[in-house]
Amino acid sequence: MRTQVVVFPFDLFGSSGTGAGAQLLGDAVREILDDTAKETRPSRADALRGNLRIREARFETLEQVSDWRKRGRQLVRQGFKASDFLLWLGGNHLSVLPVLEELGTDDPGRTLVVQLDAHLDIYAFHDTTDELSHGNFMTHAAGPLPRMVNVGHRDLFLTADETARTFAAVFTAADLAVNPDLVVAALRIEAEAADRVWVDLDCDAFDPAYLPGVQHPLPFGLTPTVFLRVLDAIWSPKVVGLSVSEFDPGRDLRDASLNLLGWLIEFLLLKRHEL
Ligand SMILES: [Mn+2]
Repeated sequence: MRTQVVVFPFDLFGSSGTGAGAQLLGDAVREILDDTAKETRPSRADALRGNLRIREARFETLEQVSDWRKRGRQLVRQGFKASDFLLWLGGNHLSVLPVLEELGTDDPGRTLVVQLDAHLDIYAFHDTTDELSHGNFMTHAAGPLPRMVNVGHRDLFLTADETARTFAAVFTAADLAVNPDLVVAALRIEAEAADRVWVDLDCDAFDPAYLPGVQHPLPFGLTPTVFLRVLDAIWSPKVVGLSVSEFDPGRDLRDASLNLLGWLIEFLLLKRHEL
């Protein structure tokens, strides 16, 4: 079992500052690796020894920025080739578009993406831009998207028809609060029917009380414990990767978000490698 961690701190066209969040999470992974390397007593992290690679993309020159999407897709392809599991630490949510595009290239109907996000990222209202942005990128994919299922959104604008153009199913945070057993059962069926599964976490899926470090917080979000229930419902060796995006350390409070995400990443790595 090998995991490739890709730090992809792209944060143009919305939520600038989240690139620093991706880098900080990359540092957290390096810290896990350093601690493991130094540990002489047996520990659970032994499962990670020698099986974790980390790569970091840079967006410091015009050239690096201008072909960000192509480079992103290359990193995804290389990551899948070299490893069994891909952890994508993105800047804004748009930074995950190359991943979704790659996942959509072969037999998109058999790949399930469970997208945890307060928003549906297909916005086209009077005050949103037509240009590619972090709020509409789902409508800008270069090819077919995989089967998209949102969990935890709190959108109050989009009609069901509009949502159905991009999402095979949506389970709102309210659905989860009122009928968690039904949602979890439906997600289990979705995951069982898929050949492979990707988990796409936009940090604002969580309630801002638990994860304040986001630029577009919405109330009534997921609690960390409900998140673990959702994760358990879709988890299996078919999960090929997970992306994290929209963490803005500039808005964090007493490192609450960093702590939550750092713990979650270590938990996920162990969950994958101890299988
Ligand atoms: Mn969002």
